[in-house]
Amino acid sequence: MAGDFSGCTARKKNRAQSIEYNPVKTDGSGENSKQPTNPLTTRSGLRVYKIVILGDGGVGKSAVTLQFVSHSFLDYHDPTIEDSYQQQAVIDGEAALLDILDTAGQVEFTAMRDQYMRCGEGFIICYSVTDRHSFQEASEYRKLIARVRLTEDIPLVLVANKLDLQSQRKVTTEEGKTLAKQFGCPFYETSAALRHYIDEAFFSLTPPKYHRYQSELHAHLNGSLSNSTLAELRELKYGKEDPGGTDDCFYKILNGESLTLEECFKKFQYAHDLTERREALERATERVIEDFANDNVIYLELRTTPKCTAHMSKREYLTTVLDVIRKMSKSERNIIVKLLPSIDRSKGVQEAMENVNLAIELSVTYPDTIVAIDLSGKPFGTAFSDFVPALEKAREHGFRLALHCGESEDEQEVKQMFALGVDRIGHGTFIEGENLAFAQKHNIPFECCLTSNVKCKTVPSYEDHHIAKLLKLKQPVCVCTDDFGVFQTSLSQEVQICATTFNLAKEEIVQMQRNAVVYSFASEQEKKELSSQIDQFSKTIKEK
Ligand SMILES: Nc1nc2c(ncn2[C@@H]2O[C@H](COP(=O)(O)OP(=O)(O)OP(=O)(O)O)[C@@H](O)[C@H]2O)c(=O)[nH]1
Ligand SMILES: [Mg+2]
Ligand SMILES: [Zn+2]
Repeated sequence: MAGDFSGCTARKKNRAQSIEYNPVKTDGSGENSKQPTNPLTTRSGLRVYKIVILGDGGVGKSAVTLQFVSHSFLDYHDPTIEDSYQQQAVIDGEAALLDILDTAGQVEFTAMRDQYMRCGEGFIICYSVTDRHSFQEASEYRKLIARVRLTEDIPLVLVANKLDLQSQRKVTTEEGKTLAKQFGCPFYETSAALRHYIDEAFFSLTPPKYHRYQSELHAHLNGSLSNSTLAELRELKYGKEDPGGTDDCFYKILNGESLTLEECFKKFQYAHDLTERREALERATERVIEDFANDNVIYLELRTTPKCTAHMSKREYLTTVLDVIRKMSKSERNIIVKLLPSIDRSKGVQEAMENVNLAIELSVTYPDTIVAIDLSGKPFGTAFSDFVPALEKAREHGFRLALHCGESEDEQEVKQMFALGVDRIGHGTFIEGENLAFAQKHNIPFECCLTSNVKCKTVPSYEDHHIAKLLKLKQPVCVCTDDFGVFQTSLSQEVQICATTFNLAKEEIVQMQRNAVVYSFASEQEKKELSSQIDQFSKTIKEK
């Protein structure tokens, strides 16, 4: 369980009386909004989590909420119009306030829906195991959230209530689990009558953020566009009238429906298509940095291949990204961002040299931002040795080298990369035997992207991910997202998956974040500052 009670301080109240509301940012149309950029706080500085409970009439939303806040069972049905409750809790080692909105399931009371959907930071979708219709409605509520919020990364939990009424069960556990998987959220079968799994359901919305000071060392710009960013860019390019057009896949993205792997990969195409103009690329870069910052990333290394589009030269492409990075680093956001121009192997050797030359040229104007060169792209049909001159030139200039290395079973290529000198290994899935011994001897960090590898099927499961072996060997590793938009994840989620799959303690996770700073390409001064933030945080979790 991620949090716990601090006394019975629940009280029913009128909406949002004592809460200072930092207004939710909207796009001006009032139609769709991102997560509040600053968390809500009370006047006394208490963190407030706004939770909205949704579901069909009579499924037990009020009963679940009342059990949670006052440990009592509501044994009659008094259809709710809208009630709000507050519950103090300790979340993540800190006192916090859960502000729970119990909504109406009866259609005649659902007029305020869009309004509260915009404010919620976490949602509980509730159905009753005794009522198949309420189960079907759960999907409708999911769509409603997606439609109003246009983002996939809102904390959500699916709750199947009335577990005690086994003899009247109409919806199986398996069906619930499958739906939760489709939603990409936790699932609990609860009983408000017996107080089973009530706390767990609520606290799953506020997971511990012991990975609060994170560093992301392997993220591709174009793969890191969230669904809401893609929707925003599509509107920017094609206007409002036909969002999604006749494109089924994009329509699914807009509605937060689950995508096949093939559909996920289409997001790369969308990203390229939607960022061919300067304004769009600016917006995309800004959103990516914001999304990482909102996910508690304090240090970010972003990779991108300079592209020549119908509206931008490669130089313009890179300077656009660099200018946004510069602007964001001057904002009040606590995030340092570096750029790693990429060499896309599939584009050939000439482009590789061009990109390195461009990076060298621009590093004069943006000296502290371009820090390394990334080698990526499909290795098939290309020979690594052809790229060595370009990479050597980059190295001579003082750039570090982050190479996608050992992504396929090609031992010779890994050897060649090691001979050239690799500062960090991207993935390293197939690094074994002698090569692994070499990486161990030279302490070369591995950038491990768990979900990316599992979804792309280069590793069979999280349990079988090579990070397990690397952790055992005490090899330097850092957890990364690769393409969080494409693989529908976040750095917090990756760290969480790593922690739960491999039973890592809080302190081990914090240590990983400390190590990531060491393996980063930040300056020594920046590393000192980043480490001191982590140390400060680590002290507070030890004291609690
Ligand atoms: N046996 C059993 N009954 C429950 C449970 N949860 C709720 N109920 C009963 O189901 C009925 C409806 O519960 P409510 O909590 O009022 O349902 P609701 O979802 O808030 O309904 P609306 O406010 O109309 O949307 C009440 O009679 C509750 O006592 C449970 O876990 N087990
Ligand atoms: Mg109710
Ligand atoms: Zn990658």
